[in-house]
Amino acid sequence: MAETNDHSVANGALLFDPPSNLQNEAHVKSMQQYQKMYKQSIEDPETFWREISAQFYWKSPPTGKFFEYNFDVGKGPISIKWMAGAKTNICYNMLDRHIANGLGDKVAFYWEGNDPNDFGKVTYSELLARVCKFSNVLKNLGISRGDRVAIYMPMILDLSVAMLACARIGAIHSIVFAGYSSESLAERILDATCSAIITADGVWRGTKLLNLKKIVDDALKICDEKGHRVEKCVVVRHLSPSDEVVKTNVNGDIEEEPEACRPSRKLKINWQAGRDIWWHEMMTSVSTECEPEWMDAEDPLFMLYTSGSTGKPKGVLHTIGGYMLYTATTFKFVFDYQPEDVYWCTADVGWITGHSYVTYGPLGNGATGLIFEGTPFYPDAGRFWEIVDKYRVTKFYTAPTAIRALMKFGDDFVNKYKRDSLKILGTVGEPINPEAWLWYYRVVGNSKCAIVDTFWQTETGGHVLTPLPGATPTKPGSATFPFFGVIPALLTEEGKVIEGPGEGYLVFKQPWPSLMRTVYGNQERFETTYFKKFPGYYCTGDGAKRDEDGYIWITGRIDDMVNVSGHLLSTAEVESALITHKNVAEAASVSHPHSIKGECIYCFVTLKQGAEYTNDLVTELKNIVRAKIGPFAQPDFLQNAPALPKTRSGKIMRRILRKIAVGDRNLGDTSTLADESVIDVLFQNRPNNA
Ligand code: 6R9
Repeated sequence: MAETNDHSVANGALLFDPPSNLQNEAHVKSMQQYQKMYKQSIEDPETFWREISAQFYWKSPPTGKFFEYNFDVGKGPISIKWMAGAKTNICYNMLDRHIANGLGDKVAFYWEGNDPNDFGKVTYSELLARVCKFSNVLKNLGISRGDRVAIYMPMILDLSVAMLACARIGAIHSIVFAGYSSESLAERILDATCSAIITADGVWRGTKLLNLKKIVDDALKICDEKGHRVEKCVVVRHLSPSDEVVKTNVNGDIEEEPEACRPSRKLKINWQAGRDIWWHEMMTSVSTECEPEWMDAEDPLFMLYTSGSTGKPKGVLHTIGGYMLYTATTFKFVFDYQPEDVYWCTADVGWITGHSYVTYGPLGNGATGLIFEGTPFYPDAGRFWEIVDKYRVTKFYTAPTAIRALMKFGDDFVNKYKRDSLKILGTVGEPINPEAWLWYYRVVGNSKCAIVDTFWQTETGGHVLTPLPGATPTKPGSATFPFFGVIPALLTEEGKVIEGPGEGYLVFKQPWPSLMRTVYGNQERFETTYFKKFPGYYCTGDGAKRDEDGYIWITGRIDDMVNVSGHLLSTAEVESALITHKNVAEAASVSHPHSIKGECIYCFVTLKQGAEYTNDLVTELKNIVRAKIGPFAQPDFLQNAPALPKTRSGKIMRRILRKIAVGDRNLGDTSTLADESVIDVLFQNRPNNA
């Protein structure tokens, strides 16, 4: 394939100019324009964001300063406030505002089920009616402003309805990815003291049927045992035929109920009278109108739990006004939003990417999005591209792990489909290796699409380092430059700023509107985790380097976090699961490279005296991690460790364990080891497949 717009640059890296057809229509058409806007955004953030805020509906303006913050622990509590005192409602801004502007009949979401014959759609007006009805359901259940509502749902339209209904009545949603175990779910419900949970009976993922209600039942039992009663559990009947949702094809024709994906009676659902309520039963008797609750811009919108290095998940708290502004603005510029777009982000709404770029960012712009319930491999590895053609998707956003997995199936699965509607391809979740970037660009995008490698975190709310598709020449593997309002810096261990090329800790100097406000219920942990190490900066926990051209390259986590398929897990979390086994005395886990997942988990386990290390034990240990955290956290490798390498003060030396895990005898300085003889034993005990 001829490539007209890539050429080698002095430092040997490839450089790709923005596709010229895209550049002509883009909101930002050149680096000069980007630089000019960027300069204004950091020199006068107030004016920059005030202008953007004017596109949204506010019941009343801010009562104090537009923007205020303290990033310095030495000067008092860390605080970040945007537009405090202003009154708005984010659900109103996502739906009613667009309908008032004539977008009522525009498709808000296409829905594509796990089974290719199972699909539907919802317009902005229909979505508003459903959201209002469910808002009234929530109110009837006694839920009001400030209450926390847990959501544990598959990727169905009712998930968006549930989130937006919470936002409409001022309740705070806490979505837990429906792949977490009942224990993980319980831990999150307890931390947020949620008074209700919304779930579904079950869901098909590929050929697997998951009983979500059972996981919720088990979680609620744990909550009960710990003294917290979740009063209400609303259940969507997703597997059984439902008269609520009429499935139609893209043209609006009613399709037959596909038999294959509706074997409801196979699933046994337990029902606790008084607590459990069918969604569709509650929805029949409520009005399609519901006045939004007018909230303060700084009121909480949601919390979303992310792994912490201590092992206990942190409830990252986002507030309404700033999050709304920033997700809509990044969506507009990074995906160069145009009204006729069909946009598809494959992330599950249970992760931050699904919050910001399936739900709030696209709806904030009145865009048409797509929600996909299934997996990239079902019925076969061409599913993504089949969907792209079916809906003529223009902007597509996925994770490097999915790209790498699909790459392994070969180009034929891609080439079978036209993909000629695609204009922009995005990636998020972990560093993308240049090989996967180039495959995405050349094979999926036919060398015609812009690639946007977006770096951000649950904590940042939206993209912070990213190319702009019509402006930024890209280098495979680099997230390039900061978004508007974001000031990155690289610091040395001592906190010295690295100017020009170099490598260090990636930090940010001042808040943009959607930076997290606190860790729910734990301000101290918020300050210690993100602000103590380098006073005056928000610390990402990632390392990065800057090249001669000023491009930023993320090098990965610098804390004890493992990024498995784009999902952060703490090694401590895995270790505490392992040591609950009766035969385990001690455990240490580290990150190990993996060709598809990016990273995977490698565990060293020290057994109690007399216990035997067997294949059965390995299976039991893997299952414990699956049960305690979730299937996606299952370790790929386990090994017997009669002893662990420790410093004289008793600290496990993970740096050395990481080397052993990959079989690298180049251990560097081992002088602080208390007992060097453990090393040889550990090398001998490596599993054959590692
Ligand atoms: C959005 C999301 C955050 C961590 C982050 C970093 C890694 C995300 C990346 C990336 C390199 C990218 N990460 N995007 N690393 N390039 N484009 O993934 O949030 O789940 O909180 O993970 O993911 O290590 O610190 P979250």
